[in-house]
Amino acid sequence: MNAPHPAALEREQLNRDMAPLNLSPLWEVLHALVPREPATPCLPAHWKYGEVRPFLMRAAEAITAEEAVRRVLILKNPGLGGQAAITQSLFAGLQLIMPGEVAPSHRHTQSALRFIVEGTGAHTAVDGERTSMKPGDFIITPSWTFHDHGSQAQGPVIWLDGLDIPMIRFFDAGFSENDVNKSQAVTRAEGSSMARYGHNMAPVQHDAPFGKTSPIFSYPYDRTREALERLERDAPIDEWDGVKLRYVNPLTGGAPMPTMATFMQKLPAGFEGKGSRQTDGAVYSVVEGEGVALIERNGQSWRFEFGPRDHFVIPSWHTARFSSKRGCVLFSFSDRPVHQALGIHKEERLS
Ligand code: GTQ
Repeated sequence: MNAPHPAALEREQLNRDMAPLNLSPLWEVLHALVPREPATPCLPAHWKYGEVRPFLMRAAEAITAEEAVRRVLILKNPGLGGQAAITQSLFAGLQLIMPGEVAPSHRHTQSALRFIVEGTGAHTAVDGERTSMKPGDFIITPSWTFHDHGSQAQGPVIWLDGLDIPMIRFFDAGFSENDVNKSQAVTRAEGSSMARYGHNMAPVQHDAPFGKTSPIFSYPYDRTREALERLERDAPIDEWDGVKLRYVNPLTGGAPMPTMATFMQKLPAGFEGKGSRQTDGAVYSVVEGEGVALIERNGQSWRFEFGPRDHFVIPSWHTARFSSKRGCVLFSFSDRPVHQALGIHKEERLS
């Protein structure tokens, strides 16, 4: 080792002397603060349903939905040091409700999405309107609307919760409150929001009842699947995505929530996708079928062989390619609307 250059000693002394004044040199951290390209600490991760489900059932023995308020197992990104986050900006968890249980009504500024994974016969109530849940349905809880969940099902009902919790935490802009009632009084018939906004039409006299969030609470799977199936038969298959649609807010054409975009894609049997990467890390829920996600980043690679009801996360700027021998259907969500609002969304498709 050479003796430190005098300037180095001077710099160390400078750092020590100014630290008590809450000052530190940018030049030592500039590359980390302004990286050449996204350098997320998030890691790709895969939760196999067969491994997760027994813990959900144990949770049902350990705590009631009412006591838990939300009986959720958090899907934690292993690269984020124990934070309740699946990416830097997003929360994901699997929520379980048993027959007869109620998850009491509350509201918060965090937006939430539900993607139904298993079981039929539970409902969520949003702003006085109940929506029943079936596997593959995508359901929205807009920011600051009261919501409670209940179940008259025969067995367990499990769904994926996606929330913008870490993003709202980042902005320190979160509020929440409990409702006076455990379950909301029903003030509108089930299907009202779909009738008003879900048929490529809208009421002549209306405003945006939930601000920037879609007024449709439930996007049922049968309609989504029908569209994908028809497109698989009749339209060109995208070499990267297969057949992939994004859910829209019918009043704006934009994403259903201001902070989260949602997608459903069908990979035809025999699909061997090309690789792509994007700045928005995404969470996937496997609806039907099996396949493989090959993920690469800086010479490291991950291979996820996924099946129905599995979940996995592809972090920002990780290259992913999908393949499926017998075909599959994948739901996903990300913070893309925020990237787009900021003008920083970037996607790269490899040839
Ligand atoms: O259903 O309101 O997974 O407030 C985390 C926080 C679900 C909910 C979660 C929540 C909820």
